[in-house]
Amino acid sequence: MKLRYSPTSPYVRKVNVVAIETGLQDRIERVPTVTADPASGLAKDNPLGKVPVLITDDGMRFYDSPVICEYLDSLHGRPKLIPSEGMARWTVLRQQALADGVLDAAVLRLLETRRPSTQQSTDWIEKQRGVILRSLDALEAEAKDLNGPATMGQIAIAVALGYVDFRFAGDKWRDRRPTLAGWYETFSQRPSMTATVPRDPS
Ligand SMILES: N[C@@H](CCC(=O)N[C@@H](CS)C(=O)NCC(=O)O)C(=O)O
Repeated sequence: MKLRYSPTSPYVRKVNVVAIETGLQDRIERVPTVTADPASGLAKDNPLGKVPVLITDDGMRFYDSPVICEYLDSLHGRPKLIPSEGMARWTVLRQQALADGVLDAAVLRLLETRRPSTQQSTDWIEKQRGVILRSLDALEAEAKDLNGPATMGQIAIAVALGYVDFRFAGDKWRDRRPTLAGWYETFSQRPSMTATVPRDPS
């Protein structure tokens, strides 16, 4: 399998964490991809022009990250990250949707701050910041239940918190969310998390 990636994409990090947790990382060849470069050929693999894209050995193209993660989870014999049925499944999928929504808001906020200052919308930046903080409040309310073996929901939440730390450390989200902070402190020490910490390319 091949994985199109860019180094700081949190959606790619989610896939990489899943690959490590499921023991599949050595079966994935990494293809660095500059999303803005038409010569990368990305649009042929994903018309949305986004990473991650997983290209299977028989030529299937999978996106976006929830689909890739569920596909990888179907390929291994370890305990599943996504329960196959029942309320446990819907809870994990909802948690992933919430965490991915935090990523979406964080990326929108980051991109806005990178526009020329005269073109930036403070309202837009504040709206996305509000989405992030409100979602982290919701996660704080359910953090006491984030226990037991790793799930796709937990991975997505941890990756989202890691991305907020990476891009918006000034938000100090831990200050009013002690249960979530305590859970993250432990979860972020998993080898899959420490091996995938985002860093700006130097
Ligand atoms: N919902 C998608 C989001 C993927 C996404 O937004 N990727 C960003 C990188 S962080 C991207 O490729 N952006 C390029 C673009 O939008 O042109 C997923 O979960 O995979």
